[in-house]
Amino acid sequence: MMAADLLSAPNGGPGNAASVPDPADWQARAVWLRAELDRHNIAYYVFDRPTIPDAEYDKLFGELQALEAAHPELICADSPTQRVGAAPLGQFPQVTHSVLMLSLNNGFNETDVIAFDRRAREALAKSHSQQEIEYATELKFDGLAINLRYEHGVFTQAATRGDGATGEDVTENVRTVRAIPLRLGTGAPPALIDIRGEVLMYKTDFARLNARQRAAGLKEFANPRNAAAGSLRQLDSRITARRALRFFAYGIGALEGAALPSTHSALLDWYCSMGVPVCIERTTCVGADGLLEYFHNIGQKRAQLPYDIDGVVYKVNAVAEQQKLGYVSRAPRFALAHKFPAEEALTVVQEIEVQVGRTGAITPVARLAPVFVGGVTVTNATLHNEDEVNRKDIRIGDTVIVRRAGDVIPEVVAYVPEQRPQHARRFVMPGKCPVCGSPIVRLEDEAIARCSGGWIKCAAQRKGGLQHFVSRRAMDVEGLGEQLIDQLVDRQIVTTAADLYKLGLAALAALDRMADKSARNVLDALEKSKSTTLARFVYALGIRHVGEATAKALASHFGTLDALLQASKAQLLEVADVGPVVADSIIEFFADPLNIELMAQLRAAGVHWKENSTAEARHRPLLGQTFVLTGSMPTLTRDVAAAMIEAAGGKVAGSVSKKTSVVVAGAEAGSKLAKAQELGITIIDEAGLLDLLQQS
Ligand code: 9MJ
Repeated sequence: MMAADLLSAPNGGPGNAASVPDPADWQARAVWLRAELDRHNIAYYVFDRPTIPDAEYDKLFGELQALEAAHPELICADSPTQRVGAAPLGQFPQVTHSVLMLSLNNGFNETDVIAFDRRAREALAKSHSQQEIEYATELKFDGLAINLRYEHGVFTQAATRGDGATGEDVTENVRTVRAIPLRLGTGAPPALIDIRGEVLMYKTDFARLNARQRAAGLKEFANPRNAAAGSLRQLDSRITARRALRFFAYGIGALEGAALPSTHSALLDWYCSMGVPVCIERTTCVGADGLLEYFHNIGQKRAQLPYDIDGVVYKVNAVAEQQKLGYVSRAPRFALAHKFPAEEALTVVQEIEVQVGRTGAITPVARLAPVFVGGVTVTNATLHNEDEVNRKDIRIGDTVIVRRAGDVIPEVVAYVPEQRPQHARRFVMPGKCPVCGSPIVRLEDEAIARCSGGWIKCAAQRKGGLQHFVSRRAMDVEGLGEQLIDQLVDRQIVTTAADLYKLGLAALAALDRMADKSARNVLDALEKSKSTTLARFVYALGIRHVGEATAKALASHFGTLDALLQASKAQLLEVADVGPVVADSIIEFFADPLNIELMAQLRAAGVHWKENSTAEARHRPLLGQTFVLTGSMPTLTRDVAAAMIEAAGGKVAGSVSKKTSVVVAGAEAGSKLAKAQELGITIIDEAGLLDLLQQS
């Protein structure tokens, strides 16, 4: 079955009035509701593309629950309603795996990878120079390995790895995990299949869970892995049901009644077609060079991934070659886990200083004895704020654990009590800003202390504001980095963002480490940035509490800068993303004559964007978006769908390109859908399109 089939509505889907079953026809209605819920689950968990808002999902779910409560004979084991958890168990029963659950051999550096590839080539008797091995490459998830058993397509059992031969039966817990299908996608499922993979928790869900634990006075989890393992090994599956767990498949155990695909990558494609989530970062490559390139690429992306990984995994792709290579002591010889270097290290806090951010926020920063963590040398680590320093009781002179959190800003996790020297000094928040000398104030209800100087007095705030203004998601001025901005502010060449557009070649070329050519590039980038969008411009202004999403919402709601400037608090509150704190902050920003002056100067310098009238912005919500229609939709003809899109301001194009905003895919969508997937373009179905139009 194709991915498109999994995403298309079952017969009788919403909008298909002719075939929506009569609610009196309970059985058909329940079947339809289950298929709908499964379809939305797959869109969300397998394709990472939600098709309906949560509230709509909950409504369908509630209807099915009510129906099953009134007609208990309708309940079946694979109904989505059966994911709520069951009465607590006394203990987990043991499960003997039909095929051993193996672990992986580890590699830690290039030499290990080259040796792995050489050994595999030798064992497969490939000649040294020409015959390279094709590998399947994927992420090494940091969760809990699990075996899922499906009999004739129906989920029947889940077991942890345990010692590889015997694990624990966690079927009831796994049943509550929405990412795991209770029935494999349509087609002819195998008589029996053991699907293996990892259960894990996304970083955002982990943060939310810990916030909940904290609020309830319960113990917090140390990391997403522990949270996932703890949630899965709950004797009370009703607790598991409340934890947002995910699953990605990467292996197979027993298989009966179907042929094993001939490559690992084909196995994962098969899983995907059955509605089982697999790693989207997977790929294939050739030889040790290909493996190392993949390792490097994933290393760059690691911080942006929504989950933790502790390395990547290489597997010889051809199953026949895998079988030839076989196993050594419970690990396959055809696979290698290439681990990232440890991301925690011990070092000494030499000093605690404070840094001033663009909003004046004062951040205590630990100056550290240089230490190598996760591939880089770290000399500074954030301590977040004063309360955090006190809570962790970090003192100058302490030996501390430093962690590179998400590759960006390293943080101090904890100090080592046994190694605290007698002379260790406590941190004291200074009374004055170290940059401009203005008083540092901390409002009663805020965790953050701030420099009260504002950007006029405080060079640190000016620098931060300018860095934000030119950043990629704001005005996107390439080549104007932190060091250049520091020089421009320190030499008093630039005070406000408008001054950037007054820069000449001579002034720029005179700066340290600037040649004529790079100065010219910066001027070109500044010129290019003048043509922007209202959303980027609003975001670039750096209004407190107005992030990128809020700026977009404001721009599309008000359409013009003037309409936004004139908006009352009540009008601001009409915008989906805006609450009272944000509204006050926007009003305060626009009430300041200096900000009005800045915006006027920027426009006078040539910064421009396409404005929509407010009415147009409201009534033509798809303005600027290009749609491509493919496949046949359950109710709308292509002409009708196109007319609806155009009436809402969108354009309809015939082919998919980088400029396409959204692809609307119906049944039997072919190459256009594949191209859209390849380019990472948003894909929706008819129901998604109707939702989009309705939201306006
Ligand atoms: C993880 N942990 O992500 C395997 N794994 O394959 C991947 N683990 C594995 N593969 C065979 N991606 C045994 C374990």
